[in-house]
Amino acid sequence: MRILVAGGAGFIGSHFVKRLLEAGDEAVVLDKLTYSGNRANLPQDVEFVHGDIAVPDDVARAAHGCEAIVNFAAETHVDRSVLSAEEFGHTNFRGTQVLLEHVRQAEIRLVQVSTDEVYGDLEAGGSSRETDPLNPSSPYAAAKAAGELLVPAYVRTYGVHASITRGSNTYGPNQYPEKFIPLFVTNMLDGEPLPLYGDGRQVRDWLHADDHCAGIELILREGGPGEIYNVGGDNEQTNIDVAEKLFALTGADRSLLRRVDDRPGHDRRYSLDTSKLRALGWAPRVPFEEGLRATVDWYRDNRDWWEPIKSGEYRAYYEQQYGARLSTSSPA
Ligand code: NAD
Ligand code: TDX
Repeated sequence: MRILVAGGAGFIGSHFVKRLLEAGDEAVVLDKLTYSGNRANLPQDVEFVHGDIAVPDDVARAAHGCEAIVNFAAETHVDRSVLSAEEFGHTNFRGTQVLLEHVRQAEIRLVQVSTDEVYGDLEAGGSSRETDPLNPSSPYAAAKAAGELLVPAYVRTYGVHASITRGSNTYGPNQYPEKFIPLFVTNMLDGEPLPLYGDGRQVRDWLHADDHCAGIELILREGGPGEIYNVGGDNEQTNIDVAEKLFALTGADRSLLRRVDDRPGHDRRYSLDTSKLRALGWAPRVPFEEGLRATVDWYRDNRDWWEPIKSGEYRAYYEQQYGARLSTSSPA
């Protein structure tokens, strides 16, 4: 198959492109190269179109000759959406609509990559099923929910062939260091303070990027039109427990840990029921301890990937996000 991977220069999208190429498929990448998009995540010779999923001509140009689009392109960081939500509406909602218009006219397939965050907080227990109502808490999650709600509408109204994946917190190599695990690992390697939000007891279900991509690939090949699939790691961990595992792996000094003001609207817990995707034959394969060890090794061995990021645009973002919080923080 020839497949357009939108957002393929980002973290999960680039793992997916490499997976498709290994399977013998053809991949074309459409990516706007925002702050989190990075050409260095991809093989040099991959077909690459620099463009915006919210611009119909860019999509038509990139999707020429493709049988399917898998959409990873998004503004993805909750904390940035709290600072400013402008771009989140543009890409996560408007961009998804432009892709749906394209697949409708070209009569090709779409897989919309969404997130467990659309379900909102599950503090009370239990796990989210695909039929549960959407209850997003952050501007990021609301924009993702708005984008994915267009999918069943286009399936029902125009008969397009489109499926939705709702993945849980993903980790692995090449993740932009604004997210929890790569932020903590790279700060540990540099001896920088580690900003733990609130009481650090929030729960996330961690999934390795390879397992997330295997789930999306299966849905691309076998998913039904209008169907939604949870992709979760069955691996719920508190943030403080993840931090402790990272201390053990990096050998960093525990005094770096700082308790800082919580994220506004912070969801306490996410949890996914993955029985629907498991019934298609998928299961997460990478044990957390092993995946985390390999991820820490990757960041230790690939400073040339993350040091330029941390000294660029990231510095100003980091100061805005953490400057005041860290100056009034307490040891955790
Ligand atoms: P990322 O921020 O690393 O990558 C996003 C990519 O999209 C970047 O390459 C960026 O340049 C590109 N992009 C942004 N706006 C664009 C636009 N308008 N047009 C074209 N390209 C654009 O994100 P990620 O963590 O790899 O997430 C990929 C997808 O998976 C997102 O849709 C996200 O919502 C979803 N997801 C992520 C996680 C996670 O834990 N990282 C979990 C579940 C779902
Ligand atoms: O500095 C930090 N300190 C901290 O305590 C950061 C960046 C995060 N945290 C906490 C907040 C969360 O409880 O760690 C947890 C994970 O935070 P993020 O890495 O920002 O992920 P999260 O907000 O859970 O969202 C992620 O998973 C779902 C991705 O960023 C989304 O793109 C995806 O949809």
